[in-house]
Amino acid sequence: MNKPAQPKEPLVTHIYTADPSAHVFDGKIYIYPSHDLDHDGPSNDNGDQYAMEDYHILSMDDFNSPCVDHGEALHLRDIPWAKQQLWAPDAAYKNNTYYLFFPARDKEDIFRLGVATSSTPAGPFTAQENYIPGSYSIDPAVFIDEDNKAYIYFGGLWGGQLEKWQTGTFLPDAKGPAENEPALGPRVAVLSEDMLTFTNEPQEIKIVDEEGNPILAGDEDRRYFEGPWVHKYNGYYYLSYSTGTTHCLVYAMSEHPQGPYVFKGTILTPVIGWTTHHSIVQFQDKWYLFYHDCSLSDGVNHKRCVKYTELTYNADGTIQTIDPYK
Ligand code: FUB
Repeated sequence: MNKPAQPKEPLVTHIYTADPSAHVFDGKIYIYPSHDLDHDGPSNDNGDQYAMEDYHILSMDDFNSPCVDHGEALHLRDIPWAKQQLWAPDAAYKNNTYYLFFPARDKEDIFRLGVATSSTPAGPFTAQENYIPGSYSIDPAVFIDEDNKAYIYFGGLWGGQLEKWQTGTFLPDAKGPAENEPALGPRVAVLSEDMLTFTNEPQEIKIVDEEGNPILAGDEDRRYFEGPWVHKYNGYYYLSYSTGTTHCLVYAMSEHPQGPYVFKGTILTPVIGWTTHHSIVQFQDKWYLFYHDCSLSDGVNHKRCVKYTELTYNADGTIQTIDPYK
C-alpha cells in the first residue's frame, strides 16, 4: 500500500504526471493529470517532447490517504479524430455524467479540444467521434458556476498554437502581437447543456492592470501564456495561469466569469523544469494548489510529477505567494 503523499512531494512516483486538474467528486479528491512518457527524444519550443498517449486518473480519499492510480482511462487509439499529444486535461460533472476535456493534435496537426464521457469519475472514458466544433489550441479548464452554467477556458502560446488563431481561422505562419501591444488572452466559451459543444464563438478574455490598461505582450512576468484555471472564492472569480517564459503561476480577479480580469500577483514561484501548470480546489474547509515540477526526473522537462500544497487567502481575498521548495 502506498503511503499518503506529503505536501510538496510527488503524489505518485511509478509514472510521470503533470498538469493536474483537481476536483472533489463524491467527497473524494480526483486528479486529472497528463501522463508524461518516459522517453529520451529531443526537445524543442514546439513541445514535441510532450508526446503523451493516454490519461491515468488519480484519487485520494483525503490528504491522509494514499494516492490511487486508477489505470488507463482513455488512450489516443480510441479517439477517432486525434493524431497525437494528449496534453493537459480537465474534468467536470453534470447530467449524472463525468466529462473529460482534453487537447490533442488532429490529423492536420492542429490542436483541438475533445470530450469523453463516463458514468464514474475515474473512467474509463469514451471519446466523442469528433473534436468540439469551433475548438482550437490547448489546456481546457471547465468551471461550472452556481447557476449551473458551464464555461470552458483554453489557449496556449507557442506549441499551443494560440497565436495562429488571432483572426478566428488557423493561419500557420501567424506570429504573436508586438511587445508593446496587448498580450493575447485565454479564450472562453459557454458549454451547451449536454457539455459537448460550444454555444457561442470563443471570446478572448481581457487581463488588465489595476489602472485598467491591458497587460502587454512584452510584460512576460504578467502576460498570459497557458494553463488557465478559474475558481470562485467569496463571490469573486479568480483566473490563474502560467506565464510560460518567466515560469510563474499568477492570477487575476473579476466579478464576472468572462472578465475582464484585473491582474493581482503570483501564486507559485518557478518550479524545477520549464513548464508550470496547476489547479485550485477546496476540500472540506481548506484550499489547495495542485501543481507539478520535474524533481522526480532530476529536471527533465517532459518527465514531471504532480504535487499539492495548501493555499492561503489574505483577508482582502488576495492569495499568498507560495515558494515550492520552502
Ligand atoms: O503537458 C503539455 C503542456 O505543457 C501543457 O498543455 C501545458 O500547459 C504545459 O504544462
